[in-house]
Amino acid sequence: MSAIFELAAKSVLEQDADLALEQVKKHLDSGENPMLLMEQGFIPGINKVGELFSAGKLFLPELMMAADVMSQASEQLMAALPPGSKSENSDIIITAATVKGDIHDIGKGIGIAMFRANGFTVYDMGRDRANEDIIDDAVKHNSNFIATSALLTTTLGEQKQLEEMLKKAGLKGKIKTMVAGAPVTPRWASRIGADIYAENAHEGVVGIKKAMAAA
Ligand code: B12
Repeated sequence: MSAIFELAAKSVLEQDADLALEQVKKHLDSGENPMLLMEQGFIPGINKVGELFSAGKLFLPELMMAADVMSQASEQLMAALPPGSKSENSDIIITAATVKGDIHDIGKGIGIAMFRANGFTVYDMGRDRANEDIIDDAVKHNSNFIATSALLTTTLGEQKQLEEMLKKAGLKGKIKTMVAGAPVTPRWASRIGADIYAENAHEGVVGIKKAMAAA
């Protein structure tokens, strides 16, 4: 692992925003792809924080500070992604949200940044959003896709309920669904009838393009 990736991971583990932003600057100055530092440095760092938290070796205030460092780094890195071409792909419309009861939004932010970098039009509804509101937004904007993120085992069920609500409203198939988030698996996606599973932001982009090509 290169030194800059190691320092990025360390900055999250040690909740050191200055160290994190220093790595962001160095990485961007070197002209490397912003996603690389995210995937090889910051994400492994926050995953380690999650492990320590679940093992009881790190507590909620530290988890919150680590998340804050991660958010600051993520915001700067994602802002540096080259903007997508306006004409290409802008008719691909996506409504995105973190499901109700869930305030985890770092992964969603990365997914959305990658969508926008590919020229897709994204309506970001934020976090802790009810399925009714997500569907209303998608209908209002004529969205082709609804992408939801869920990070808690207790909020995963919202993604299942969304499928049921779309079916009831006669919208299933017209608006395709993408499910993502650390506890989400391909098995879960297929069990609830979601159209696309995105393990990470890159896969999300690939999944949207494939679904558009097949339509
Ligand atoms: C950071 C964090 C927090 C932060 C969130 C800050 C924020 N603004 O998001 C804070 C401190 C607020 C928090 C709170 C809590 N958390 Co928390 N948190 C985490 C942690 C450490 C990292 C999550 C993260 O951001 N990962 C980095 C991102 C990049 O990864 P990601 O979200 O998975 O996203 C990637 C993919 O999944 C995918 N993706 C995700 N979404 C989307 C969307 C789209 C459109 C696309 C294309 C792709 C995509 O692409 C991303 C990039 O590759 C995880 C541990 C973990 N390893 O997941 C625990 C974790 C999720 N939290 C946990 C818990 C228990 C909590 C709390 C209940 C703690 C408490 N006692 O209060 C609260 C819940 C609050 C709530 N109601 O939501 C548990 C959940 C356990 C479970 N089985 O449900 C975990 C797993 C920690 C643990 N091991 O115990 N947390």
